[in-house]
Amino acid sequence: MSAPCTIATAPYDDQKPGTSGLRKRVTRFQEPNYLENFVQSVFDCLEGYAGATLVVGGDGRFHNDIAIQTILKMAAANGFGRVLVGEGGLLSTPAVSHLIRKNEAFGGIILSASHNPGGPDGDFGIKYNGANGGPAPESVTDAVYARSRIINAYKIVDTDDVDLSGLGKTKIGNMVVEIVDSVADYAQLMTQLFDFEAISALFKGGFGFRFDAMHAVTGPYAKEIFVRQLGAPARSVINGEPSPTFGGGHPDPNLVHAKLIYDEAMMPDGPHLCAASDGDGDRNLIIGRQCFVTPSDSLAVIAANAHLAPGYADGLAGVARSMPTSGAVDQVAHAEGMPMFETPTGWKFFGNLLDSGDITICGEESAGTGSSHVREKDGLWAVLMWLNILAVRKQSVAEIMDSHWAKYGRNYYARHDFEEVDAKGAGDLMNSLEAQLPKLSGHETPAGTIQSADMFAYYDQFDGSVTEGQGIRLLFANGSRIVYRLSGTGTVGATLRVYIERYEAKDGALDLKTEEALAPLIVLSRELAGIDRFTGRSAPDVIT
Ligand code: VG1
Ligand code: CO
Repeated sequence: MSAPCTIATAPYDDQKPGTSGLRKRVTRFQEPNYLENFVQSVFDCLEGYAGATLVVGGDGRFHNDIAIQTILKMAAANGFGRVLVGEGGLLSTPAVSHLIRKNEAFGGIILSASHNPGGPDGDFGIKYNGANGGPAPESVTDAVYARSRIINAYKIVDTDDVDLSGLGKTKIGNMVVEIVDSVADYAQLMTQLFDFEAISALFKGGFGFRFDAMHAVTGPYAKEIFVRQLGAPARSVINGEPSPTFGGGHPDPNLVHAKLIYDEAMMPDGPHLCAASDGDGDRNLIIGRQCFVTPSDSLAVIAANAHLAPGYADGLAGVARSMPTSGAVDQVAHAEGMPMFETPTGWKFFGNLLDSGDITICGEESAGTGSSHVREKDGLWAVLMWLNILAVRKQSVAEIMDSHWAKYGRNYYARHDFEEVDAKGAGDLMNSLEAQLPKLSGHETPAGTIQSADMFAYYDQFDGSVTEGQGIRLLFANGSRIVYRLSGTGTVGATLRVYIERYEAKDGALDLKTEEALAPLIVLSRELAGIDRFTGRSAPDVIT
């Protein structure tokens, strides 16, 4: 009992972390030593954790329970002194980030495939976060991948599973396992940032609110914060019981998978605010009554109004967005005299800017928004921010959007995803487009003149790292933009993402339907890249 042992293993060659950790089919993770190899590769690339604290939790998807037991036993065998684990193994991604920071832990391990479906035939994922609470930078993930290709042994304690069903402390060998309340510390942090009194008063006044937890990790958080602490009616939270299969659904808070609340919000007498989060609680969907807010616009509105929330009353140091995210937040930064940074896709690239204090708020077009309160994007935080803004401004979401566009102009925006296409075809498409870049600059099109065309690369001024190949950008003289990149989170084939944007200044056409506003650019985006030809697809699978 409790004896650490070293087990011989042979490497797998597919453990390269993508945009947000290692994601594969559950069946892959069930193969002998697959998880063990990755976890040991992570530990082998870290230094100085003897006796230190590790935070571990996941979104409750199928295989979460089994993976956590393995990780606990491996952490003990590798010499960690203490592991904090959420009750029942549950912790949202932002809650892990907060626990790492609050407890000055060495780092944390998050088990999730985020918005990907779960269940025996679904996806699983694992990610390492460092002492700042954020996803490990590429220098670490690259080293982990290199290690995973030569690993030949891992360490584990041979012992019984730990019962995670109640709070308390136990031990594996010399390591303390502390089972903590999944929600309490995170909820406490939210009370420090937002005006809970004003939001409670909003609910008391009959404000209609619906939050879809999608049978994922945010259910318990939403019930505690919205219902118990803020007094929203219990029916405000739907699908609030976490389930290993997400109730058979797909925990992606987009207009396809969160259609229920979208339809409800579109009714003339629907809720004033509908919202949803994803599998691991880091994304957010915001829909006002008859007013869908694109995530890029949401970021801009939050940047322009955050000072209305107590935690941000002193204003923002600066803002950042991932490259494909629309320029709506750029307009706010410009008008308000704030620095704005453009980073590659993936939250890990915001870490250094948040740590240095150069930015306070950042976001991605993929329904991710967050701030310096943690080092992950944070779904419930974004919903609370909107509630706080609505409570103070006493206007509807539609009124807030109209006044925002009237002040800063409007960035019409859509993302078209071509999912599970042939990986070679998608690669060829990107290569062919890249080869055309020199001649695309200055090219005149029915949607305007392309002013510059390049492959985005990012220089991180803090650690000196350069990240290349982050997507092709076509920037038009009139402010429009088309961006192409391949997803780094899929588990089957390739997913081509095409991001389409058109800017209208504040005295321009602000009331168009997005499809109309973008129509010429959409046609062009297909033609220029030869999407039909390379992928055999004439239409995207998902438009967000
Ligand atoms: C997608 C999004 C990206 C996000 C990433 C992780 O990546 O586009 O913005 O950071 O998912 O989000 P990709 O490489 O598939 O485009 V989550 O909620 O999975 O942690
Ligand atoms: Co997520």
